[in-house]
Amino acid sequence: MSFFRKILIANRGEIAVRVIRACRELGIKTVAVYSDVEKDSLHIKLADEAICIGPAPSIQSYLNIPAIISAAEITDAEAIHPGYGFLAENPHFEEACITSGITFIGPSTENIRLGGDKAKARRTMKQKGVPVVPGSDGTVHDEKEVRKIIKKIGIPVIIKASAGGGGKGMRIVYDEKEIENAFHMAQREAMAAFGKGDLYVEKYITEMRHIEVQILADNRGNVVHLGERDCSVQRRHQKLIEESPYSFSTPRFRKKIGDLAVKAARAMKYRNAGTIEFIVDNNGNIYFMEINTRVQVEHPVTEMITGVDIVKEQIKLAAGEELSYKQQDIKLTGHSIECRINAEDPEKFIPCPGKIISFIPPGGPGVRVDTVAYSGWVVPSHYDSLIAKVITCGKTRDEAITRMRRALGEFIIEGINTTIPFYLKILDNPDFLAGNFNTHFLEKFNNNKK
Ligand code: MV4
Repeated sequence: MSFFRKILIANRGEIAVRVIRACRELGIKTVAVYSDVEKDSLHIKLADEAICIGPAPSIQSYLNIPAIISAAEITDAEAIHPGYGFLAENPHFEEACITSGITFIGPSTENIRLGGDKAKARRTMKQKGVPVVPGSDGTVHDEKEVRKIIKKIGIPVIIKASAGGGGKGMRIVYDEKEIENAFHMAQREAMAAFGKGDLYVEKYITEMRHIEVQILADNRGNVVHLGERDCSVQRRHQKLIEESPYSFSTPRFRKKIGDLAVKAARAMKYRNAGTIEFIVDNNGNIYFMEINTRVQVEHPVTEMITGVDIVKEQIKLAAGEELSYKQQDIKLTGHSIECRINAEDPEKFIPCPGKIISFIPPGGPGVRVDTVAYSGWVVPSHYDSLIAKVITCGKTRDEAITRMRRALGEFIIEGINTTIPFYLKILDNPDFLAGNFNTHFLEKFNNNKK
């Protein structure tokens, strides 16, 4: 069965390679797109066809909607896979695809719009009975509204940008005296980053784990979840280590958070692959946080323990196929962990682009490497510095971690600095090994080093 004849991948890096691999297994031809500086990239070598879409700056290439649509038209691609980042969550891009008669491989524009309007998503979930952290009902318009909410739910609260992401436009209020300043700072930052100053308020959960659930949904209302991922190890709102399942998960916990994710997906008539992000507090309370309407960087940890190929499922679902899994068909086996390897200084996290002299990735049992790099490749300075993801699995969390230590130890990358030494330190940290961490783990970890 062939779902599309040809798909254009509107992305670069390891995710472009990942999508090409899924297409090849499905017997679908691929078109890669690239900017002037990426003629020699691996996604170009692996795709059936490649087309240049503009100069190095992403705004003129990987974010250039007319250039990408033209590339699809010239090459007769029937569908576009957006990967993550760039245009993946841009409703205008999906509309441009639809207008041109091209299938966008992802959720509906309505889904993407709700995912990008976090105050509205929060309100929708609350109305449909998915628990949210106490806070505002939709957006707050001035500091007086924030004060009113604080009177009701107490301090501290966190003010967030409705168009937010990456921590921009976010302020924590620990003292009533800070309300006015925090509101205006958050508003100014949100305006500058997203061109929209809408804000909302939540009770600030001082110690939380970031736990998210992968879901798949077809066009007929069938929804399944693929278990949870713990993404609490983050630095400056960038996830660095992800794992599945959550260290302290139980069948009861998984059913509870999984059912909430499915309920959230149904509440918004979600279709295709997506992720529902939750806050889990120290008492095990689960609160809806955000919806991610794309395939995520960390999707492989879920693939490793479920055996589901999430990218192939995205393509089949976009072609109108019915979900091939029922919830009881989804079985989680073992444990998986991912480290995102960046071309960066491992102490200061400053990007380190340049030529890779030697690149020898690890292998062996339980090791998967998703990468765009090879010996001789020049890491461009124009894009994010993720060059490889190392994913390991094992029967237990300990085995997955031992394999990760072994795999990162084997990994040879010469010519540039990478964050591998940083991960090797975390993998020896007693709190990490005990599963004893929350979203503030790396702040403490870095303070202890000094
Ligand atoms: C929160 C929170 C505590 N309480 N929400 C949202 C985006 C993500 N990158 C961080 N987010 C958080 N949302 C509530 N209701 C804590 C975080 C959070 C955080 C906040 C401020 C500074 C650093 C942080 C690190 C991790 C998580």
